[in-house]
Amino acid sequence: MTTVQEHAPNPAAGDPGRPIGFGRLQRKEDPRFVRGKGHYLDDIVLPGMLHGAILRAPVAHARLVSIDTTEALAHPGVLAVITGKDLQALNLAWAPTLSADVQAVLVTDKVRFQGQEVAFVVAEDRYAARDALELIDVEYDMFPPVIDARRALDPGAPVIRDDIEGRTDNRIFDWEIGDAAETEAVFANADVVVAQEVVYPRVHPAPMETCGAVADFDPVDGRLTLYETTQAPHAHRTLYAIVAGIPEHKIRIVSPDIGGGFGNKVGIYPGYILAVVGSIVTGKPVKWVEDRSENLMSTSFARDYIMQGEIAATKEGKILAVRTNVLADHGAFNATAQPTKNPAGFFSIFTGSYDLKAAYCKVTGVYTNKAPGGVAYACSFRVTEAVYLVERMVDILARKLEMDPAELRLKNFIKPEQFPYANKTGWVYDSGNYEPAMRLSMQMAGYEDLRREQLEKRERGELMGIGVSFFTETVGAGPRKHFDIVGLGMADGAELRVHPTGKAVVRISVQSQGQGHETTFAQIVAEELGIPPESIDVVHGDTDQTPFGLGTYGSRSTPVSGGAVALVARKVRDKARFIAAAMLETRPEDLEWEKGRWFVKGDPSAGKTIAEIAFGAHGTVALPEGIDGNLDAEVTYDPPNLTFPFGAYICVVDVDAGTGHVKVRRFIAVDDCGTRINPMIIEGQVHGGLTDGVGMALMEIIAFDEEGNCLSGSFMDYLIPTAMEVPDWETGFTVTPSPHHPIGAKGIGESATVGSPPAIVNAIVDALTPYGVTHMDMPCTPARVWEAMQGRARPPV
Ligand code: MCN
Ligand code: CUN
Repeated sequence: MTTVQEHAPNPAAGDPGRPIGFGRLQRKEDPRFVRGKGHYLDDIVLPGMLHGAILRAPVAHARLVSIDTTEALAHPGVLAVITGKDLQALNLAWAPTLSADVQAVLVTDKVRFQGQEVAFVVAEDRYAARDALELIDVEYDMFPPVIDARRALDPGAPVIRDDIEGRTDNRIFDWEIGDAAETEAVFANADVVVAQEVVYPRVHPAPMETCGAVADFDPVDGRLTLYETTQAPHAHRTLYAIVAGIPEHKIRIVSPDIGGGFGNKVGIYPGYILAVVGSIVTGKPVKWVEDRSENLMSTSFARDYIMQGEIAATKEGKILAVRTNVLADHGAFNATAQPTKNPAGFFSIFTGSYDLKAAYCKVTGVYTNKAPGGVAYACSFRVTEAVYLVERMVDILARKLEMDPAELRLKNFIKPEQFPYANKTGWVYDSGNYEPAMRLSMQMAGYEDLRREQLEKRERGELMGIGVSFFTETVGAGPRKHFDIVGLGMADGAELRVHPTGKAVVRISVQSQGQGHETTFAQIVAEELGIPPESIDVVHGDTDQTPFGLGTYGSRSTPVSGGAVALVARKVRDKARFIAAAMLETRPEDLEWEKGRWFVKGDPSAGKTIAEIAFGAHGTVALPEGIDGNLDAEVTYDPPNLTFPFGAYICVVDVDAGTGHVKVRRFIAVDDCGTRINPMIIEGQVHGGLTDGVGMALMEIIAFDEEGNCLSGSFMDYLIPTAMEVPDWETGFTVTPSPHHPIGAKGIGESATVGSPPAIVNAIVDALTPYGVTHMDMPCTPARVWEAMQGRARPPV
């Protein structure tokens, strides 16, 4: 374990200014992005391409009585109008979700959320398609909607999913995890118990580029080429094959440059399927690109968890147990991907970074008349909610015990010698060393001075708050014995080809949405083989060109594909040894490796570089038996465990006592993601995640009125943070490698989104101490902070 100052050379890098392997290498993809030469979905134009638009339901809950498309069909430029009935005839009206539920592609029976897909118009251009939507005449028979999840299980609540046989209520599931009796015994004997309802409101990832697809079905050879904004092209291909009956080898999915995903682009949306149907029906390529309102109102949201939290401790501040009862609002269709077989998913890491005696949670999922989704937004599949809950509870406990929140955490951390650490809900944390990370963040913050400053300000009536959070994440789904998505396991492939001149191409199964994979995966190969990163191309995002794998989410690219790439490079290195031995007329065991070449032990001048060996492999060298004439390799990597990155965050806020306006003045983030491949990219990931955190803590919420009208359908209403709302981030790091990952790396992509909201809310509540405020729910808008100061805290929805 080393603790290093930020900007110090990465210990793994040869020359930090010009790294061969790991280090602050500038991103290889940026020259095309900064010159406007990226190739996003809407940049794709195919000969004869048509345009699709979706008619969406204006109401949240209604029976579809009739739909008349005559006028729309007659509109100039319109080639087809597709309704649910048409899809029924093709057996495509319903599609499976990633949760073994089904979702209507187009409404056939009943509208179940505002913005649901009702009809699809295909026209010669986008404008004609949009205009024709206005000409479709739909009659609805209105039903009362279920909007508040707390009312979803009331006797007599309208049954939303009456399409499912035998269903008489809106309960989707009851999950339980941990030992209820053991936990109850610990709570019963604890000196101190505190309880709090903690709400994580519905938010949306809102990527810069909205979702879209271009479908090109060739009726002659039955081949479907589908360009899609997807984070998981291979998984989509398998699902399309199953749903549409198109043979899988005839489907090619291409995921071009993507302007942000943040989980929004994991699922399969009706629009994608409709573009495919549109292309099959018209015999021409069809493009569908949603607008911002469609994105905010109908694609995967995140969170929407109402959590009853309880924490038990001794009076000296030893935390004993955490217990929670959760009401999860999944919207009208259960589309929440749940890759783990652990019943409460990654939420069950609500035990946090603490050594507990017991833990128990119960999660009840309900249907409501809202858009489906539920995990997206840099969430590691509910770790966000889990960390928010436990970190709020620890702060509330600290207040009750009159202890410093940082000290309370330090007292309860899992100790370094306890790793690998099995928590009370069935996870085995691979490695961790929490105290140095916490201490480093406190040192960077000047924690003692900040507390002094706060006291002085309080005396002057100024509201300053200091918030601490510490998180452990579960990332890198995962071992195929524990994880799948609709039955597909999670081992990912990597293929590496070294060309005769020593240039290399590595093909990976994951797909970047901005994370810099073209750079970092080249760096892993560079580190292992000594080929300069600029001589290595990374191919991704095209199912015809890349090995199978389940895609990018849950920060799994580095833990899973990163492992695969390191191993495939090692396989090439091992093969190169045999070829070098043949070239040097010696035995493989007499060779020694130094970065980039094999040489004869004791005679460094006699050696062959990887480029020379590649040329030899493809050339005329007599190769040993069993070694074929190339320098290629492939692997499929089934990781033995997840990785568990962690971090210590400290936030300083100033609250305006007159208006309730919160200013995040400072934010200190110390992250540990094991071996760091590219510190600059990691910093970018952390900055982005922290900005997400400011958004969620202060302004973001997808809100509904009582009729189910979505009140957050544009960026005028759904506020996202800008440079104005964020401070200069202060980042630091520690390095605790993963013991099971080939290069010791853990994921980082979601850490800051997970860890920052509790730090910010803890800081705000801390600032409001003089007003007796012990909790407030996000988003902490000026109005809501002001209300909390008046003793009128209210839940967000
Ligand atoms: N990295 C590194 N060293 C490590 C860990 C990671 O240098 N020890 C680098 C990786 O090589 C990669 C990047 O950091 O270039 C993120 O890696 P990783 O943590 O493996 O996450 P993924 O690549 O799987 O990205 C997914 C993650 C998720 S789930 C969301 S949501 C999110 C996030 O990434 N969406 C993003 N960050 C995003 N960043 C951008 N720009 N756009 C998104 O949509
Ligand atoms: Cu949960 S958002 Mo990311 O895992 O794609």
